[in-house]
Order: sequence, then C-alpha cells, then structure tokens
Amino acid sequence: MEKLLNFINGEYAEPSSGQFLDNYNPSTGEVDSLVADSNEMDMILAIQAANKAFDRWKKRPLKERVDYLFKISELIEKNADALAEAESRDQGKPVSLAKKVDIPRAALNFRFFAGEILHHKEVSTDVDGKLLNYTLRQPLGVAGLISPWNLPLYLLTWKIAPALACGNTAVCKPSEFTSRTASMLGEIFNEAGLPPGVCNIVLGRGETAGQTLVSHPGVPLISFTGGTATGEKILKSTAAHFKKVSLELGGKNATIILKDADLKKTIPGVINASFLNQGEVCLCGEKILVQEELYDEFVEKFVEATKAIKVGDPKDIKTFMGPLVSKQHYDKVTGMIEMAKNDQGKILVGGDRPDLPDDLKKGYFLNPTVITDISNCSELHQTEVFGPVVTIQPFKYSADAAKWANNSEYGLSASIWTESLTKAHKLAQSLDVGTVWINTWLNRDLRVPFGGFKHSGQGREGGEHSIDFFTEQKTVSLQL
Ligand code: TXE
Repeated sequence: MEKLLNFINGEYAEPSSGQFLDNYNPSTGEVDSLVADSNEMDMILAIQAANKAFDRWKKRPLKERVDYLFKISELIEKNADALAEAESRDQGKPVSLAKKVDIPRAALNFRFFAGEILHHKEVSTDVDGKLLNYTLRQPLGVAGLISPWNLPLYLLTWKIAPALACGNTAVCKPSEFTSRTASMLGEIFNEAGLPPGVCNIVLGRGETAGQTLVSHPGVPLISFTGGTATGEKILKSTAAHFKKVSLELGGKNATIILKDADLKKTIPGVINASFLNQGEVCLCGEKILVQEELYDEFVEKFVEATKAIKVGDPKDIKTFMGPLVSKQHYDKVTGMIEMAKNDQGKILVGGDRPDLPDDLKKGYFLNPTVITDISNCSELHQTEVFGPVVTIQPFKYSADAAKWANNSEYGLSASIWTESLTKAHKLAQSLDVGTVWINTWLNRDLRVPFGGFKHSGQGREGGEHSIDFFTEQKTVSLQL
C-alpha cells in the first residue's frame, strides 16, 4: 500500500520507528494509504535540519528567497489538478472546490508573501537632527507550523510562505487525517531547488510529533490552526520557553439577516456560509439569526435551497458536498444532531444520510441539516459543530442579534445581510469577532488582519501582521 513519508533535509524518509497510521478515504471508508507515525526522534531530526539550514537561509539575498517562493507558487499551479484530486481523496471535499479554492489559494500564498516581503518597509524617526531611530527586523529561527484537516494545503502554505519569506526555516506538522498534499510539497520544494532543511514536513499524530515540536526549546515560534482545546494545550507547553505563539482556533459564527435583506442575494450567500466544504470551515455560520419580519420567508426559501444541494461523490463536478473528513468527526457531528433532538429541536431538512451507490455506502456522508426551535441557551448554540448543521432563530431588534451572536466563548467571525449599510456598520461594531462580512462571506483579502477574539485565538496573521509574527523587531537609536 502507498506510504506517505516525512520530508526531512530535502529527502523523503520513513519514520524511524517503521510505524504507520491507516489513512482512510472518507468517501469509501476504506484505508487507501499509510501515513508515517513519526515519533520524537523524527521530529528532532527535522528540527536539527531546519536549525542547520537557518544560518545560510536568513543570509540569502532577499531576491533569492523571493525567487524560490515564486517558483514554488508556479509549481503548485503546474500540479494543480493532481493536488486538487489528492486533497479531495484525503479530505472529502469536492475536487471542483479544491480546484477553485484550495489549490489556487495555496499558490497565491507563496506569491502574495513574496510580494509582501519585497515591498516591506521599516520606519525611522528623527529627533531634532540629533538622534536617529530606526527599526530592523530579524527572523527568529525554526518556525513550528501546525495545520488542521479542513483546508490542508491552503492553511499549511499560509504559514510556510511568510515564515520562509521572513528568513526563518520551518518544520511543518500537517494533520494526520490529511497528510497527502503536504507530503507532495517535498517534491515541489526539490523541483524549485529550495535548499535542504529550509522546509521540513513531519507527518504523524498531534500528541507525539506535534507535541515534540511545540515543546522543543529549539523552536522559538509556533503558528497553529486547529481546535481550541489543542490551542490551550499548546499555550501551556510553550509557556516555559516564552515562545511566540499565534493561534487560529474554532468559531461559533453567527449569520445575521436583517428584515430588509435581499433574499435573492442572501440565500445563495448563506447556503455557502452554512455548507461549503461540508461546513468544515472555521468561518462557517452555524448560528443563523433572522429578524422576525423576514423569518418565515427566509426559512421556507433556505430549506428549499438546502434540499437542492447535491451531496455525493466528490469527483462528480455537480457535487457541492462530499463526505465529512473522518469517522470520528462524523460521529461527533451526528452526536450533536442527537443533542438538538433532545433539546426539542425541529429538524426541517437533513439529519440523515444521502442515498448513494454501493461504493460510497460506507463513506462519512451526511445531508445538510437545518434545525429550528431550540432555545437560545442550548449547548448547540455555544459549541462548534464544524459540519453541515445550522440552527435558525428569530430575533426582534439588532441589539438582540448582537447579544445572541456574542453569546459564545468563541469570537472568530460573523456575516450580516441587509440593504442598510448604516445598520450593518453599527451591528458590526457591536460584535466581538475578528472578521465581519457584510453581504458576503469568506471573501479573503490576504492583506487584512485575520484572527479571533476570545477563545477563537490569539494574534493576527495576514499581510504585515504575518511579517510582524514571523520576525522580531529591533529599534536602533543612533546619536548623531
Ligand atoms: O483538531 P486538532 P481535531 C475544531 C473542530 C474540530 C475540533 C477538533 O471543532 O472538531 O477542532 O479537531 C495537531 N501538540 N477544528 O481534533 O486536534 C494535530 O495533529 C501539537 C477547528 O482534528 O486541534 C493537527 O495537525 N499539535 C479548526 C492539528 O494539531 C497537536 C480546524 C489540529 O488538530 C497536538 C480543525 C498537540 N498536543 C478543527 N494535538 C480551525 N480552526 O480551522 C493535536 N495537534
């Protein structure tokens, strides 16, 4: 059976223990490859390789570093079809979505941060012509980059590109559920001529490989995207070494629809915000709040649009939703639907499995699910489902919408749908979240700060914020 291997110091390597994890295809429920189950020793080898490469990498002329990033971006584009198919096979997302979003975004991450570092400027201040202050930036060393399973290549490259652009070297730990595209990156790095050790990829479990990376004293910064509980563990593990840590964690995001929303634009937008990527995007709006006057009409049209969603083979161009990523995750999501039923929730559509051909019968497919009539205080309104399950609740005034939107330990994002931009702006001001979209969702501009309030994370990445994170800034004060 095919083995997905580590990429350390420019070479593919088996894990030192010889142990592998079963890698399931979520569409069929069958094991279709094996993933290196790396241990502490593998991770230490990767950290040593990255550490050794750091001194030369940080001294390379800026243009040279940037040229590598542009080359990697081109190669991702050249291999886009193979990468999209691999992503879909591992993660379950439709191939069409991977081709349209994940892989182009991965290529863009390298191009964007190459441009960002090329155009980066520092400031200087003059004090009466007698004192000149200016700032310098320097990379920190080995960056530990840990990514989740929902947008595997997209989120990993979102970390690799700025880390390398700033002159750090990297050790990556992709999710054990979706290691395939990460393992393909090694070949791309070699074809781009990236010097050995500059970017290493260690596959395996979080509690072994991941934990070694976050606790190792030779890794001064950690960029993590994943679950909030893991984020908390990482903070504790890194505290002893005062590491720089950026955490992008979960969300329980609200979609707020005011009574004057144009449903022609709103319904397709909210369908995307609810069910894109099987609802496995940390920015998905799981909690839909609709102003009373529009509630009935919205529910009727939204349910109709949900029923029209095609769930099935991710290879089929017409498929909008593939299977959930894993059996564990499928059990978690269906468990939350049971919780809604126990809370007297009314399931208007979904909650069941689609009827599929024999080869997909054991896949982790779930129909998009819409639930109403559960109390605002229900646990389902606080806990992240991370699947194709949304609740709809009515509200009277904008202030009530803000209250229910903020009623969660998370604070990642929200979307507001209305024709009144003044109302939308006021509402945006009252939401405790890192990103508010108005009449749109998931529209990402890589220059703007991205991150969460409260338990949705700490720190911001994107544009100059990533440069801030992946460098230390130094002030030089010169008496003239
Ligand atoms: O994520 P984990 P899981 C949410 C979502 C999901 C829940 C758990 O609600 O149901 O998190 O998902 C690595 N030290 N999100 O369990 O475990 C792990 O190997 C170092 C939100 O899959 O957080 C993987 O590479 N690393 C989300 C990465 O952390 C550790 C995306 C994420 O895995 C580690 C995914 C440790 N001790 C899930 N333990 C988002 N914000 O986009 C695990 N890892």
